[in-house]
Amino acid sequence: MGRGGGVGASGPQGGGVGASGPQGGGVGASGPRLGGMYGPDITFLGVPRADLADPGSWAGTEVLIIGAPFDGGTSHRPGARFGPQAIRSTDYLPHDGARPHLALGVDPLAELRVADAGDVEMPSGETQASLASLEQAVQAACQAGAFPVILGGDHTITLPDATGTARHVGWGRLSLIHFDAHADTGDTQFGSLYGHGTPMRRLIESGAVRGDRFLQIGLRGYWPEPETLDWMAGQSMRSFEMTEVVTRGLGECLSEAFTIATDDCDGVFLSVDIDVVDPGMAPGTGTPEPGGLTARQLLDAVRRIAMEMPLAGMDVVEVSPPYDHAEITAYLAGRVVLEALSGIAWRRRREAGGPVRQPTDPLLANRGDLPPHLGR
Ligand SMILES: [Mn+2]
Repeated sequence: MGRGGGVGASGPQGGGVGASGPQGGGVGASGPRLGGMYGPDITFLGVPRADLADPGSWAGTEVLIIGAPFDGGTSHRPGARFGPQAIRSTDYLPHDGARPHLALGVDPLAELRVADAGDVEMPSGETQASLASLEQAVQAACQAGAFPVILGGDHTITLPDATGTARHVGWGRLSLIHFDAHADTGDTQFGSLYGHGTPMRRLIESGAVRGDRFLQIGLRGYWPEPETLDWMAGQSMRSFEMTEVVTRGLGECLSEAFTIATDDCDGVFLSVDIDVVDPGMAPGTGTPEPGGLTARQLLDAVRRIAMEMPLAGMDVVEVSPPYDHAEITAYLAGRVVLEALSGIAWRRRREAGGPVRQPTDPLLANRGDLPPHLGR
């Protein structure tokens, strides 16, 4: 089981927009925009709204924000269903649809046409129907030329996120860079094929993502067990445990991951489980594992990935606001999205031949050398 295509679809040609959600209000239904499934209908930092059921409402959109308020796959502490709203709304600056990035000199929300499609209807307990609705939404975004940014939700959602993206990019032509404390390669979870501990195995089994183009960064702790590690090795996955990251340095591990990710593939999906970061800097999550990356490391890594990799889609998962403190985790997740979009905007500007600044350039113009009396 678990082979032969993504959730609720029969294979690479299956799926497609048009099925209704379990309540008839999901993707492709004729009902109005669902908006925020848990909370007010706001958009990510004030970007324009879109309605998945009305493709005309997001024609020409380059980046489509999609909420996936699903935590029915959590094995321990729930609450990630409230993640999309927290990520959309947590910011100390105005929700004005503008965010000029200091280090890159781009404003991703102004330079890219970004819209927010609201939440996909994903009722807890209707796992396969919920995942199918999300997969259709992601595939529709890709096929319309929009870069999907999915706000989770627990990590179960990466199965439909990467599957929907692979249906557009090409089956087995999508590599995956996966930040996480956990491998999420379990065979089953409580006897089910679907849960936040199994999506990466399902993706490899279906062929949507090749095992040898699957890059995991930040693993640590006490799971999975040796049998699962053997399975991962048999798939030729490349997993960087935290000790390797610390010993070699994150930059070197990323460079190696980039070489693999871009070999004989046509796009890269980025999946960020916020628990890759140490619980001291990301407490609001369901399965915290001490000893992770710093927030700074994650943001720099995501920025570099977006600047250097041909990204085809991304998700940010496992933000659980009920366990958050002072919105620390929600802030970080929102910044992960902005770093990625800023990197994409920077890459586009460079490819168009426009002027780009390097993150290491001095912030202010006209900064000369130190005057002689201050020189060394
Ligand atoms: Mn995970």
